[in-house]
Amino acid sequence: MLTYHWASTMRYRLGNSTAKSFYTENTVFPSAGMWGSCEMISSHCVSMAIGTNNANHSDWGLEVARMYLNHRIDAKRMTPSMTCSLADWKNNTDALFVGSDSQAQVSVRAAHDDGYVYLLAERLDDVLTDGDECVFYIAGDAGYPSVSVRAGLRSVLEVIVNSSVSSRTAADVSSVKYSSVTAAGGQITELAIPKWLFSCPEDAVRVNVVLRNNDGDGTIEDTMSGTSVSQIATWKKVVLK
Ligand SMILES: [Ca+2]
Repeated sequence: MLTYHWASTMRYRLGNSTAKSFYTENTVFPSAGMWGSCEMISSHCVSMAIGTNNANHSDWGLEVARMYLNHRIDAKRMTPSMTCSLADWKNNTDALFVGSDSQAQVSVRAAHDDGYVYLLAERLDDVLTDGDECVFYIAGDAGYPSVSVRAGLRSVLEVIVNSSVSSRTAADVSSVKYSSVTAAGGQITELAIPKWLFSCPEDAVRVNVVLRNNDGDGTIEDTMSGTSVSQIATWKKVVLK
């Protein structure tokens, strides 16, 4: 990542894997500022900060943003205990992130073993209600069949298997395992999705996440920028290690 100031605005460009070319310029803080800084938090997360002041230079402030990079992540081979234990996932920290349209946000990690793909969703949400949901989409890298799992705060609400495996039975789709716990500032959910349910390939899957936040006054739906639920090719690639 290349960061710089131009016209009093902090800007950044993401580089390619060899850092020899850089993509489109972006800005984090629309207001003018100075002394911008950027610090890596993890392989997919950076913090950025900028100093700001008013026209008279008498009222200094600090703007801080935490930014998550959504691109290909790795799903390590492991079998979590399905108790929402973060200790199970301590060496598996790649994550996808959703959370720009409301105060709620969710990061999603993935793992797999011979039988299942596991998803760990850590939801930060100041107001947990019965309307709070996430929908997790998964498919093979080549496309259909796909599975969507709509999960609430206490249970799986709906599992849909699309396309060529419409013959899946209710018992088949109920084979998705679910676990959740209320955690500080939100909730943790763990899912185990049988690989046979969507004919999981050996090398990689595609994942998308829709976050539905309800704080008692309507639902706001959010997903990863650049993705479309109806286009599997836009879902984020998750490599099965
Ligand atoms: Ca909520």
